[in-house]
Amino acid sequence: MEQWSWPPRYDDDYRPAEGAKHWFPRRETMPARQRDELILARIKDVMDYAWARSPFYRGKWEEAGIHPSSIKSLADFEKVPVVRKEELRADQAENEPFGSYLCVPPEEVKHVNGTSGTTGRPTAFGINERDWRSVANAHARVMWAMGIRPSDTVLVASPLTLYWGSWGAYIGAERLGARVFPFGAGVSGQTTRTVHWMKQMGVTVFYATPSYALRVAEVARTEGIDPAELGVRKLFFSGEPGASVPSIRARIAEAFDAEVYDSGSMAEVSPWMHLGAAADEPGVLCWQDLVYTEVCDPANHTRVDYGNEGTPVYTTLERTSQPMIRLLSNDLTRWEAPSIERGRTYPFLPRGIYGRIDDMFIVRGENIYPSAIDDVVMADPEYGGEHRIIISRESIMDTLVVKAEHRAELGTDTRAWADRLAGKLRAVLGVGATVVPVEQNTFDRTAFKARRVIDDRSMLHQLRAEEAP
Ligand code: 8LH
Repeated sequence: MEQWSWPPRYDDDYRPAEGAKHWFPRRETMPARQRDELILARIKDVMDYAWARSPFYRGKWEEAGIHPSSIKSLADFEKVPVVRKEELRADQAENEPFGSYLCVPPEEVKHVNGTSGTTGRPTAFGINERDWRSVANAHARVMWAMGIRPSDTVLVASPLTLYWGSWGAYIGAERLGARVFPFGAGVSGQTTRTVHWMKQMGVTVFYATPSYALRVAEVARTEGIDPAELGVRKLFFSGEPGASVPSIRARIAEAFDAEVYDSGSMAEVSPWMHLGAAADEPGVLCWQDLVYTEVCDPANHTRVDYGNEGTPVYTTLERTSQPMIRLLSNDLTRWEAPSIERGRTYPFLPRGIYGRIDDMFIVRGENIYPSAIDDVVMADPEYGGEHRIIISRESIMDTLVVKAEHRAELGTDTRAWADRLAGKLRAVLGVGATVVPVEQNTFDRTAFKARRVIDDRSMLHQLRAEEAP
């Protein structure tokens, strides 16, 4: 396979011919079974490496009675216990600052990224130069598959903070040889400036969260600029469901008159674009030779058959600083078997990642994902741009309320619209929802990942707990 070595070593001068479809044709198109053999060998290398260097992994595996030498097949690998994010956080608290899963001397760490830390202790990602380069190479490769080329100007319109998303897109675009425009996001008044800079700089590729792309389109229109006239030819996304949610995807594609690509997994397993689309269609491929993805039963963490739903469990095959070996995502997806019909022999997630297991709620026995509600609401032509999903509890029953902005300028009957939308929600979700229409611009817009669910039930629980003697 092309440039396939452990530890990874990439030729930073390599780039395919402009017209080439694949960055590494052999790695991307070889029979999946053959690739799996090489992946198994690599998994053993990575496990040996972590066993020798990381008290975190060694302790965990010893406790489970597992030695790297006992892994003789990918089925054996399913017995390796998963790593939970809480374990990483706890290990880091005990072994400041990078945790005992850091496998290189701390002096070798040259880049620090991290979680936002809005809930709980933040986790630091310590990255050495080798990993930084292999992430750049991996991302360039996936972006190449999206059709991004050196002649493009790539706008990074997500926060240039500790968030890996922005930097991963930045170094990938840079490695690919494109012009990178790191405008960022999240500063007051920035979106208006983004629109004008996009026009001025001739941005052809846009990276952000799907929510923010819709916001940029909205602000462009208020500035008297049709987003479709901005000259963007491709938009790629990560961070939240959206780019594979049909109505959100269609809204973005129509607004910018451009192609939409989904990508993204978790910061811990960067290259996070190892879940990345290779065509202008919903869904992502699992680029298994970068990060080995197993879609697993959330109860026992063994692989589910193709065609089924499960939670992704990730193993980095190129990271040397903080390798992740069976990191549990707690997201939900469905996977399909590799097929050369898609141009690359990787498993496929046809709807991308459609939500976090924790974000799912149950109303009258139906499992509901916020992204399913977003899909219905955003498909409506009278939808005004933002909404909130409120789950509350009256007596013992959970109820669902969707407050949605209505486009008053259309002059249509707001009440009738709300009833119609409630009907559509019932048809898709299988349970009734009360739709409360509100004026446009009632809700804050986000420059990052949208948080639309308000769970009143937890407030109720909290009140009850406080009332209790
Ligand atoms: C997604 C998606 C997606 C992430 N569809 N849900 O931006 C990529 C990386 C850097 C990122 O967002 O990492 P972070 O901040 O650790 O968040 C990971 C979570 O974000 C992940 O577990 C998913 O729940 C969500 N996510 N990309 C749907 N394309």
